[in-house]
Amino acid sequence: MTVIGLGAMGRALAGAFLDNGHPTTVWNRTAGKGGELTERGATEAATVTEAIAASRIVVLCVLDYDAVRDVLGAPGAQGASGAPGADGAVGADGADGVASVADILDILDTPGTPGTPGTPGTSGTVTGVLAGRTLVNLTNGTPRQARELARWVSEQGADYLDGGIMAVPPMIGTPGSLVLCSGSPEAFTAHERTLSATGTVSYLGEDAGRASLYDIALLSAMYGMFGGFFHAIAMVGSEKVPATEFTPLVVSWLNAMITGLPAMAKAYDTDDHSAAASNLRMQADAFVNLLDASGDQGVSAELLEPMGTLLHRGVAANLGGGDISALIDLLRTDLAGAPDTGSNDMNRRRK
Ligand code: FVH
Repeated sequence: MTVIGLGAMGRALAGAFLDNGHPTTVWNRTAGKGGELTERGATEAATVTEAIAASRIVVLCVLDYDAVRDVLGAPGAQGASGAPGADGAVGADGADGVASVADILDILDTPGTPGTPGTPGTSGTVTGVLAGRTLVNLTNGTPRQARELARWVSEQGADYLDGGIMAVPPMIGTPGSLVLCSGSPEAFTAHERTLSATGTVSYLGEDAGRASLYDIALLSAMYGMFGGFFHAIAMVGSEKVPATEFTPLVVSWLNAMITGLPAMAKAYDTDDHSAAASNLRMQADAFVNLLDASGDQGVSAELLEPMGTLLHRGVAANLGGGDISALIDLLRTDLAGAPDTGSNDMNRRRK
């Protein structure tokens, strides 16, 4: 097992692999972050090349895709924040006994190995050493970035799994931690058990972008909730109500409202928003009070205004008599201009 990237999440992941008895090699751009892990038995590689060479499965968890490209020397690398593979060093036998020095030297001797060892961001050594391994990229990114990286990794002769971590570092290794995975089915089958050291692992299919799509969608729901909470606390805070006193009411209200989500999901899937206990027009009218009260209380309405705008777009689009779930389609810019051929036309969305 190799873990590249020893930020808060990378350290938690490496710790979980160690806890589950997997020999673990670690590497980080800035040296000195592997101390606690090496005390627990991890091997700290001197170079990224050595780290990749050490294991058949390489978990990558860095800040973003610019960092991923810097580490791997993949196309688009900035090359500004380090010199991955700049040493050209090759690793010793991997912790799982996969790569021998001879194997790696063979790869490096292969004519046509792309890139120039020693050039930051275009490390031929890294790309050569990737062949035959599985890269599990748990770095947050977009579906497009995941699909592009999957293509590039496949061109290097390696398998690719993309992952979205639905957990914060202290949760890693507990059943409450969910790691969404998509990409190579063979790689997932081969490594599911190892990866489950991080918590619950869920495979979403062959499309490398799918895990990221779910990850981003779930984070969007989370930030929407945080936004509402922040606004609520600022409102009561404007009259000196302690947040800790008010928050139990927020939690209980949100829990009550959450129970309505499955019905909204069904309305969306069936494109039937007619069952409305609280119709959209009424909500659009009432929403004006949220904006006015925010102004009166000296609280910025910047988090609320987009919802107000959407509600009024819904009324303008003659959706006022139905459920608020009808607004979801108005967010779909990919549907703009698509003919509305009927209230139950699933194809309008599914194209
Ligand atoms: N922490 C969390 O709560 C969330 C939970 C959900 C998943 N995210 C994603 O996980 C990725 C890593 O997050 P992190 O928490 O480990 O982040 P940091 O503690 O800030 O560590 C960042 C690591 O990335 C390395 N790094 C940054 N830029 C580069 C680069 N150009 N080349 C190589 N490595 C780079 C950094 O290295 P260093 O600064 O120590 O040298 C850290 O190892 C992230 O995608 C989250 O969205 C976490």
